[in-house]
Amino acid sequence: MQFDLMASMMCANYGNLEKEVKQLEEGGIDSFHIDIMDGRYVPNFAMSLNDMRYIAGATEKPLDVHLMIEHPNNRIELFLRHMRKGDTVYIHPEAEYHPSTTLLGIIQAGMVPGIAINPGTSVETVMEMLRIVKKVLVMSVNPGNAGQMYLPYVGKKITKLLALKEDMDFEIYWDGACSADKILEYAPKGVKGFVLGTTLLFGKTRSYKDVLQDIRQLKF
Ligand code: S6P
Ligand code: MG
Repeated sequence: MQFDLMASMMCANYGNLEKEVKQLEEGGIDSFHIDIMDGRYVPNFAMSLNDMRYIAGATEKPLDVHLMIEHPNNRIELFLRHMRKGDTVYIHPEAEYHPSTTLLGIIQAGMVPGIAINPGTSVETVMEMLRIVKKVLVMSVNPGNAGQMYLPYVGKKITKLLALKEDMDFEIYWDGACSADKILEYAPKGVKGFVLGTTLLFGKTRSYKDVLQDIRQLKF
């Protein structure tokens, strides 16, 4: 079964970030998920602009930039200028007065536009934006931290989005507490990709290559 795997780089070992990037590449990761936080929209800081720039320079793989910042449009240019065309930018619609304007700017810069939907945000609230974006990042934990518990009520929202995705032309991605059983359940239903953090990929005794190989060989 075809699905994308993204590495949540806020969970990586910053003592040797270049080695982490290389080992994830060797393991066959599809893209690097960059969690940018401002300490206001979410109660954490995690990664920032320089972390993203460093990773962008260390790999040819696409970036998947998840902006958890207030009013991203005010500073989005700082990020866009260090990205390559075709990289993805997710914004949180609640963090912006005019999210559709911000999404237009992302498109005009040559990036793939996405929205991230918090567990407490309904599909109905973001319905019009589903027509603009190419990717929807469904948060299955509250944004801000790695290593949280999966919130089961998010499953119903994914079912709703799956029913809309063909007609509205977007793909669905999973972010938060992603385990093998979630991939087994949701990849066949049509979820296109999964962000891997501490639950499945980082901080294990096995190599990234071994872990990623096991995921690719899951029996559906
Ligand atoms: C959370 C962030 C995510 C996490 C990822 C961690 O705010 O957007 O990308 O880093 O979910 O994965 P895990 O398996 O530790 O929950
Ligand atoms: Mg994220």
